[in-house]
Amino acid sequence: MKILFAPTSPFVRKVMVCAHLTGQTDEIEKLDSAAHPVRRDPRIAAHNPLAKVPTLILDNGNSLYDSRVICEYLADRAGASYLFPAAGPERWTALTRQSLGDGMLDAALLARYERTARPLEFQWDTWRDALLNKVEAGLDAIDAMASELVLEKPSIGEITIACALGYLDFRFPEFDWRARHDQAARWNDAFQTLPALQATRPYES
Ligand SMILES: N[C@@H](CCC(=O)N[C@@H](CS)C(=O)NCC(=O)O)C(=O)O
Repeated sequence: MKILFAPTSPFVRKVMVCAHLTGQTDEIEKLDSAAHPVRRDPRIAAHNPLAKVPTLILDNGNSLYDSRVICEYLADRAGASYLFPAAGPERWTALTRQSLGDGMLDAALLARYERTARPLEFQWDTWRDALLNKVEAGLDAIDAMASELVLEKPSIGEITIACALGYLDFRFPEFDWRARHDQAARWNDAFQTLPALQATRPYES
């Protein structure tokens, strides 16, 4: 398999964490890419009309996207049912936590694009503030559920939340989310020490 990869992308990180936890990293070749909301990367667009990463290219040439689908594919391939529990309350909790983390990431990424991709004359602070309000409300929810978040045999819910918190540390250090969310910070600090999280820490290439 091949993945259109970016070391800064929290959505790619979700996939790579799942690959590490299930022992599949050696089966995934990383391909360079430069996803951007305005400048489409033809290397990605050839496999995904949305031109976003992550995109996984299977050995038969078919592609899978987005991170939700790829993570579930890898879990299924490895028989790692703890990542995506079978239908029932645990599954809905895990998927809702995944949606929470993904939604926070969508908002944070748009807030970043507002500054890095949009020309200065088109930037609107009210819009960016509203996006960061979503992130803050998500952090409140994570703080409130922190005692339920596990460190061993995590579901896609914990993995996505950890990728979201890691992205805030990486791209929004001035947001200082830890100052207002000590329960979430305590769980996250422990979770980020897991080998799969250490191996996938974001970096600028
Ligand atoms: N829902 C997608 C989101 C993926 C996403 O937004 N990726 C970013 C990079 S972190 C991207 O490709 N941005 C390019 C664009 O917005 O066109 C997923 O879960 O994979």
